[in-house]
Amino acid sequence: ASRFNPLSADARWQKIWDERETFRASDASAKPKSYVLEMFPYPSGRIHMGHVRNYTMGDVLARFRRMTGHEVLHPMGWDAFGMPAENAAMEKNVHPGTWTRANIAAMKAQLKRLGFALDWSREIATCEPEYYGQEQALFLDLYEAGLVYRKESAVNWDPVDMTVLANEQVIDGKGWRSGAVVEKRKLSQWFLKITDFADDLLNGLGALDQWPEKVRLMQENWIGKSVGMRCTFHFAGRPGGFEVFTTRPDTLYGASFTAIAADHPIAQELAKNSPDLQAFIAECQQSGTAAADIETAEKKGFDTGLRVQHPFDPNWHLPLYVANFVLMDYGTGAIFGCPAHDQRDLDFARKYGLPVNRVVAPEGHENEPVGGEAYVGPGRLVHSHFLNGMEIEAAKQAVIARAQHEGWGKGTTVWRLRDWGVSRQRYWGTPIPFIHCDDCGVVPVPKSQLPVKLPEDVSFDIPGNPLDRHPTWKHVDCPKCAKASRRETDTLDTFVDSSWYFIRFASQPDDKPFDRAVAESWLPVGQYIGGVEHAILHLLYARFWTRALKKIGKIDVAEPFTGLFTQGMVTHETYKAPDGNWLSPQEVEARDGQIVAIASGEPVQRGRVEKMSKSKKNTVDPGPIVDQYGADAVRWFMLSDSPPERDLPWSEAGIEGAWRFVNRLWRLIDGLEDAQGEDKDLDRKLHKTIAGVAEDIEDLGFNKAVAKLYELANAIEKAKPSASRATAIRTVLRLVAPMVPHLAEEGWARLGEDGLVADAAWPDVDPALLVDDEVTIAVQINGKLRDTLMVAKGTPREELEKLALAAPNVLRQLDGAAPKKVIVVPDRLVNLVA
Ligand code: ANZ
Ligand code: ZN
Repeated sequence: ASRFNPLSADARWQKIWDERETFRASDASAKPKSYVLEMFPYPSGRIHMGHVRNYTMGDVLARFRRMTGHEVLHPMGWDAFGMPAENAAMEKNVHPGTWTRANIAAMKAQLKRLGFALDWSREIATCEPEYYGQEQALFLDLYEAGLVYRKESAVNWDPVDMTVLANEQVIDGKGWRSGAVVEKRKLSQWFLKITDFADDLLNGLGALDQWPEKVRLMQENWIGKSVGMRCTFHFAGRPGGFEVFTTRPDTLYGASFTAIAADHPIAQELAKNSPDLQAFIAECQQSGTAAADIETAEKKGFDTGLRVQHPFDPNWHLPLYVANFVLMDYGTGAIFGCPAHDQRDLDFARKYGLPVNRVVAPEGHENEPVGGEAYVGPGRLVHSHFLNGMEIEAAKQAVIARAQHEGWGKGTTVWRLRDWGVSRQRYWGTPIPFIHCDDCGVVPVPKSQLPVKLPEDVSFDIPGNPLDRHPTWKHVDCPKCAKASRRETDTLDTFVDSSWYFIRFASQPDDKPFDRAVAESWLPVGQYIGGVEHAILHLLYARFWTRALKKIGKIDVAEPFTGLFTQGMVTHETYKAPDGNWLSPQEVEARDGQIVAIASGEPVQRGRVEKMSKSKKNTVDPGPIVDQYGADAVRWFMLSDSPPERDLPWSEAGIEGAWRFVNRLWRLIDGLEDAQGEDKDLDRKLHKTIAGVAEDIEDLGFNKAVAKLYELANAIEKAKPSASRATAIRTVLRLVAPMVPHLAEEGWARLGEDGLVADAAWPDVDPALLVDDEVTIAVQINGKLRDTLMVAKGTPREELEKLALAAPNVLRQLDGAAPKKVIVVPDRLVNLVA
């Protein structure tokens, strides 16, 4: 008997797959095409367990699809621009490119070590000019089509470091390095017109039935379509007024105040003569503008002293406040408040002693006062004159109709979605291919001059954008008039890089971003797998780019990813020392029923099982684990213990169990004896497993597939030598090949099979063996179930009748009498009419 040595087997088969380019996808193939993609990693330095889990799932599907006759595209690349590289440059004094490329090399070796069936010939690193130059070309195309524009927009400005900060560099309103209070500054920045596609992005969600419901809902909320009315409120006793946006025009008779945002022009104007208002506005601008902050922050307002006329009655006056919960960049930046039916308005009204007038009520509650909770449920209009008795929807329509008729308002739709600001004042990103000329304005770089390459010689010793202070890079001549001009020094948000990489994987010619026909032959991605943290922005941006490219005639694909799967995280236990520091699981042990720090002997607290993270010191580096147990055991463990959408707790016992199973499989193969004779039970078990595992893999139910394979292995181990058993062992190799491909290749060779198991076909299922040989026959008397019989399938009528008449319950019921009539339905039932 031989032992399975994963270390030598892994290396041997990985080399062979590489040399033979086994997983290279052929554009020209006549087979049906299948595109399996996992979200490409950021090259942070090392592969972590989350990557291993994600890529193992994709790999099993990709390998399975190959075995079922598909031409599979399963590529890999690197989302290689971004801030960590600049941070490393600042901290370690290493060029972002050097750092990034070294990380890519290290991580690529790690991925190869896991034996993933990837087409490395299509590898992409977004930081290379071959990629970002094509991105610049597409950006120019979108500009031509009017989908790119510039406008003033606020950035986070660190007044000490004199630099623009990314949102993640602002911590509690302060700069991450300087600790200075961050200011908002207006800069002219680049935007992509995603709002042009808001409707289509929303409607398209309906067809994505292979996406998790929760992800579709998150996208829907992000796009945030609100149907309502815009209407004008006029000042009482002076000219002028403002527009509000409401989704509840039906509640207009319940209005008790109006409010505008702190940065509303009217507030700004009034503040000129009011130091108190100035102070209030300053206070509002300090607190966070995130939706969550606004929900929870105390509602505050400043009474401007101005009064406005109610649209239904010029003699009905409402106060105008400046309020901290009204946002300038939503709707019109102004509202009317109806405290009875909006919680924010209610909190506000209670604080400032404003009336709370119910105008919607479920039947029987018309005069019930509203307490601490706004009523947002269904009902009919009350205390609302011409609206009384109407349902909410009808009342909305009636108010809009009247407003339109009288000319003070109209029905409208507003969106939460904003155009996508893609300017970043950073070095390590795609240069935005434009030139600023004093005479010609903003001039696109001619395509013949692409790529606009990043300069290599940059310094990070002081904060700010190195492109801005580079001595020569930005000084160029205007492409139109040749006058000395300046290059744009903003680079693109890295989300742009990941918005089209899946198209470039499908087709990557040298002279253009992609070849349309080739790209269309692979797209859409049939199965996309990644983390739920990308459920909103990345997916929305990729869906937008696909639509934008379609609009400009570059590609005709409706949705980039028809199937989406978001996998759970890999978790591990956490431990906290009394001083608040986290300890890794290796730094603690159990002593006398307590968990103590090995070094100090001090007791530590067992924390929760949480997502692996460096900050909690609960990561397990896959590298050494793969070296110890081999790639297959790690892959098997990643698939086996939890449903793929759920968290997977890492455990030593788990990986050891996987390792033992790999060895059991090997012993089965190694001990194969060719023998005679049939074992029908094992045949059936085998064919049910072939069908079941195929179905599970298609559904990404990997843990279920694994469970079935365990069962089959048990059955084979228990079975006596027979021709059936030998066949089962030969077949099981192909069934486990997607999961433990190295062992499968090794076994395939050991058994003298032809070629590679990676190229083998998925075993055929014999449908006859999926059906049980025995059937249960219902025995009825006068249509009532009295007994059951287990008989061989196809038992003849006469035999069934005889067996039924001899059944114990039937004998008792009939009590010697002969039935009047006997109805037999073979394989189903016998009915005796007494
Ligand atoms: C009056 C009203 C009465 C409202 C009522 C709601 C309930 P969504 O669904 O998110 O679109 N609103 C409008 N613009 C706002 C802004 N710039 N900042 C803060 N709040 C704003 O929310 C629309 C509702 O939020 C609008 O409908 C408005 O309040 C408020 F019983 O108008 B409503
Ligand atoms: Zn010019």
